[in-house]
Amino acid sequence: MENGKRTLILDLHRIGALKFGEFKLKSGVTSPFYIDLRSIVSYPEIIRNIVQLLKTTLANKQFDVLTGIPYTALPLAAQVSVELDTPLVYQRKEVKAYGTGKLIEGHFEPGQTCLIIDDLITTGESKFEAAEGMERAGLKVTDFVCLIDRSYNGSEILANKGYTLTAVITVEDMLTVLGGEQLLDDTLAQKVREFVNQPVEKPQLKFTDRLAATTAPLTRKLMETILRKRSNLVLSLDVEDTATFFDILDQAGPEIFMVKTHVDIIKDFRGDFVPRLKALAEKHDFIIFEDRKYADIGSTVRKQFRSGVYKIADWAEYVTVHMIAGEAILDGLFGDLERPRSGFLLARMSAKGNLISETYTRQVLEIGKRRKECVSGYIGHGHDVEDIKRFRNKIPPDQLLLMPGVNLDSQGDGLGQQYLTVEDAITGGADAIIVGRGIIASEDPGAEAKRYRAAAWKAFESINNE
Ligand code: S5P
Repeated sequence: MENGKRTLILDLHRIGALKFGEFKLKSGVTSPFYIDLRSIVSYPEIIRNIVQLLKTTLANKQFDVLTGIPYTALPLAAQVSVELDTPLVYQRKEVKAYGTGKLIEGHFEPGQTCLIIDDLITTGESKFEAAEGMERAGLKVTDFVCLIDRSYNGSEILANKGYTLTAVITVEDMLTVLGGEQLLDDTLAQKVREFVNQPVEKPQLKFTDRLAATTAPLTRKLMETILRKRSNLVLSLDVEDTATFFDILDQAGPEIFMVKTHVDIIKDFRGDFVPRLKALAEKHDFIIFEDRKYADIGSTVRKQFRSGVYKIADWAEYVTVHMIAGEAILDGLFGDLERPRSGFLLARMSAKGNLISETYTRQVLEIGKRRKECVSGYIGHGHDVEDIKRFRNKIPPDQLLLMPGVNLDSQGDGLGQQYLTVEDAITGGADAIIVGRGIIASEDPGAEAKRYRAAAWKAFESINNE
């Protein structure tokens, strides 16, 4: 191994940036080692060595500008930029509310290639956000270089999205050097090796254990209904007249645990609609969920939810909410209500070309996690099973993921809808599927609902009863 790498490993160990023992990670997982490179900026001799190592690693890569992911990697990238005489750009953590409102600082031309430097790779997750920001600004991203690869399959995860990852040092390098210097005993080294060689996926809790850990009453109600009814199917009943609505609902009612309405689609809505809906919900034991997708300021959504022709708050226990207007929308909707109500936040959408970004999704989840008393979960989607799993891993076990855009026989509708299969949706981690036209456009909606229910429940059981 190159001398510079050996020195770096020994230096990082000396300053306490590499630690071995037992550490509880943010994800709840216990790790036999811990790496924190934030303090290296205070050691100029270490930085000098890192910059030389990075220069060597970058030698045969093609790029026009480079960047470092804040905070730790940004000062490193700045030094490398000077050494290589290559321009630096960087991404702001938050877009400024004043001034230019730019997300990327520095000068670049659209179409140029940007190489991204980071300190560590664990799951690969934060890399996508960095790449997304650069790509949205018109830069091309092909390569990531990180100082330490501590991941199980980080390069594979990045490769799936078309990126190449090169690491300066690996965990195995660290074990070799520190073991050789008697700074790490064999047993601990072996533990570290085993830890790194297993997938980082969090162990998925079974649904019943998740229910036991859930305190929000309206989230518990959903989970209990799913288990009692042995159905994780939501019917999306987007039809335009009352007669068809109740006809299909009566047929599909025994198969579903929840009906999702778009009440404003109904053209002959009258005063008896809500009592009839409630009566069928009682008859077949399902829940009522209005997909109103509120998106305005708190004071307006409050009126939209409680007043108007539909008085949705009177009859829909759950509603969908866009978080574009910020957290106060939740206070507007769910504050000072006579009856308890809860929301599902749109975290990702199935519509082709939708404007939701990885950053937006993360921010929606952050708000949702803080507001479990009135957020039962999220509406989400994904490209494939792996993508859904990555997304699901970010959702707390005591909140639900509902997935629309699911169809057993079709891949799209010609209007931008993108369909996943039932199995991919549930295996990826959706707790329930939302199905509309797959059921309502068929000749026998009752039989189709039965078919979707069976497929979704089979996948649900295979995950939760192994
Ligand atoms: O991203 C989304 C979010 C939702 S709530 N994509 C969706 O399709 N939906 C809703 O799910 C949509 O409004 C519609 O009511 C339903 C899907 O209907 P289908 O007929 O395509 O199954």
